[in-house]
Amino acid sequence: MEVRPNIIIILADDLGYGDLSCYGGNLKTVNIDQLAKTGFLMTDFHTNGAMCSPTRAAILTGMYQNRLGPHFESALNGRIHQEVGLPHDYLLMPEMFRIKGYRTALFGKWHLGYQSPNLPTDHGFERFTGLLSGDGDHHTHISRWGSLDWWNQDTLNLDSGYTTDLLTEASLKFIDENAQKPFFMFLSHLAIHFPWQGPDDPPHRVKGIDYKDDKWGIIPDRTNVRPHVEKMITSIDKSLGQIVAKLQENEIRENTIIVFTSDNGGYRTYESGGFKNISSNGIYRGQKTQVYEGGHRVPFIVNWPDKIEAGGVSSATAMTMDLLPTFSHMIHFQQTFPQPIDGIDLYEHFISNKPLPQRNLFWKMDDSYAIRQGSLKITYENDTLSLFNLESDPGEKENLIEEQPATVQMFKKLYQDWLNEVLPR
Ligand SMILES: [Ca+2]
Repeated sequence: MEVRPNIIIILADDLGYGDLSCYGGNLKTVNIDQLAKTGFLMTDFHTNGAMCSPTRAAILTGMYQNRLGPHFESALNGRIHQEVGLPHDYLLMPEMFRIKGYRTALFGKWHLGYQSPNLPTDHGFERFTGLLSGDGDHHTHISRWGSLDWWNQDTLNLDSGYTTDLLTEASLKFIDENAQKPFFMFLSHLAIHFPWQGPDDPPHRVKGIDYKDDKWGIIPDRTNVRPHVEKMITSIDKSLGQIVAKLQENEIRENTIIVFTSDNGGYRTYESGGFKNISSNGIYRGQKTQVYEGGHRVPFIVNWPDKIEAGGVSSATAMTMDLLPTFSHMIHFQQTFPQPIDGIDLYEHFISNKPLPQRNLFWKMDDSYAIRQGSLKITYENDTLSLFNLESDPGEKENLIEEQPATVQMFKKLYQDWLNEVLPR
């Protein structure tokens, strides 16, 4: 009989490359470290976007989000993108799982549409608890626009408690209820996105106030946001420990695949508010919103006791959009997708370290862009075109643009060809 593994994606929000101890961070993240130690860790994994919505769109569609139009290049805005959503004629990740008889759930942040028919329950998630917008107070669940943003299915419904705890509680219950069936659970944490509030930090937002210019929470020392963020990271780590224990309790740990990653790089600083020492992107340059490595190189761990050998570390280059074709292989999904799939299948790489094919990877966010080919990377950020060799210069410090004009021309052509292919006409 065909074995159908359970699949859990745990997506942290804005977690940087250097925020976990298994990636060299100072804060001890014991459960995530254990997941890496007993699973497979990638050191050159990238998000499709340097902000929330683009990467989330790529997870669900398996393609460059740029194909969906300019709204999906940065964050969907609750004020001006009320009508925007994912296409209904595509086959999205949860819909694929449904076809294979899986129970499906999203717990946490959606950020891919604000009203029907663009809600999680309109796109293949049988269960949804969480928030629709990009951020909410972790205690009061009030959005940036001063309205309640906490949903059960398609209904506003205030659950009282800290975001990570509520999402974990929903996850544990879902696992208990579906332990005997195959399930796909997308645990899409809001942590460590602002407002930067640990479980014991005070609530900030109340109804009816616009927090557009005051969206970060109550931070007594703006030059050192890190202590608040560390409590948020710890809440995610603790949540993972509870989920693993719940899988063990139900005797389904061996056949459950857990993927842990982030939707974009971390903020080191947030200049307009004077905030400093927030996330760590390790040795990598830049931060969230930028196409430098710090904006999109993130932690990635996959763990599947039944099939993936413990302790693997890979320096192969991969991207979030690869998850859909990879999961499709893992659950033996045979149908063809109606949308073009840009991601590649990482299955054999996870199982037997089979090398991945050479390919070029592209990022485009409004006017910024980057292209990666092997160790070479070109970036256009803040009106500056740069060429870097990541092998000798992982911190993107030395711009080689004057020295390698032919390479620059090659990249420019690649970019034009890619735009012609992916931008909607
Ligand atoms: Ca994010």
